Amino acid sequence: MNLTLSREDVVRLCERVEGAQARAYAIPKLTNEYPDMTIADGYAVQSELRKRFVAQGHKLIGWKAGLTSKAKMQQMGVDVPSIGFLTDRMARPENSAISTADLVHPRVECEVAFVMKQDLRGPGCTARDVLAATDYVLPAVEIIDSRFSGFKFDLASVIADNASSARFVGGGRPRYVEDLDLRTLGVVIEINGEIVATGASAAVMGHPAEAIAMLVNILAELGESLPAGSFVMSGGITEAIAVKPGENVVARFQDLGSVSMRFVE
Ligand code: OOG
Ligand code: MG
Repeated sequence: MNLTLSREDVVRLCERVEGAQARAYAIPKLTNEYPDMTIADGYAVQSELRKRFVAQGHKLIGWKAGLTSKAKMQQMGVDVPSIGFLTDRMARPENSAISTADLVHPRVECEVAFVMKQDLRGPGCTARDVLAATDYVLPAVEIIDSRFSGFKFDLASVIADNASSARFVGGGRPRYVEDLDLRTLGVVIEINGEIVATGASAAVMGHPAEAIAMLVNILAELGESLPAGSFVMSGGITEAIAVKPGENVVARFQDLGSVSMRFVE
C-alpha cells in the first residue's frame, strides 16, 4: 500500500479524529489539508486510533464493512468499500435509549452481522470461506456518525475516521447460515412507526458474506486477521437515515426478527 504521510502526520491526524470523536464536533475532511492522502494513509490513521483505544482499555470486539451497497455508495459519493473496527464502548443494548448529545449527526443503517467460530485470514478469502467460518448471523443496526462537516468526505478521510463508526446494536433472532438464504432477506426501517427505507440483503455485494470476505482480504493487507468470536457487520443494505432525539427506530429483518432503539438528547 502506498503511504504518503509521515509518522508525525499520522499521529497528528489521529489526534484530530480522536478529539472530534470524543467531543462530538465536526472537522473538515482531512484531504483539505493533505490532498495526496491515499487509502493506505487512511488505514494508517485508523490503525493508530485502534492502538490508542486498546491502550486506553477499550476491547476490540470485531470489524465492519462499509460502503458495500449501491445505495450507500450513491448516498456518500464513494464507490470503493472500506472497513472499520468495533469496540465494546460502541455497543448498545437492544431497546435502549441512545444519547445523541455525544454524537455529531447520527444516521442509522440496517446490516446483517456475522459472529465467527473460526479464524479467517486473507488474502484470497471467499464468501464460501466466510460461511464455513460463521457461527451464526444476527440483525444489527449501526449508528454511524461522520466526524466530517456536512457528513461529506472522500475515501481516505472516512477510513481515517474509522469508517464513521460510532454505535451499534445487535439483536433480533440469531440464526445459522445454513437455515437461511442470506441473499433474499427483506429489511424495513421504521421511524416512529413510519417506513423510511426498504431493501433486500443482496444489495450488499450480491451476498453479505462477500462483504465479509472483502473485509478479511483488506485486513490481510493491513497485516491483520479476523479471530474466532469476532462480531462483524457487512454494511448498510439501504441508504443511511438521519435520526434525532424523540425518534424510535425499528429495523425489521425477514427471518431474523427486529432490532429497536430510541434516541434521546
Ligand atoms: C461510511 C460508513 C459506511 C456502511 O454500512 O456502509 C457504513 C459512511 O457512510 O459514513 O458503515
Ligand atoms: Mg455500516
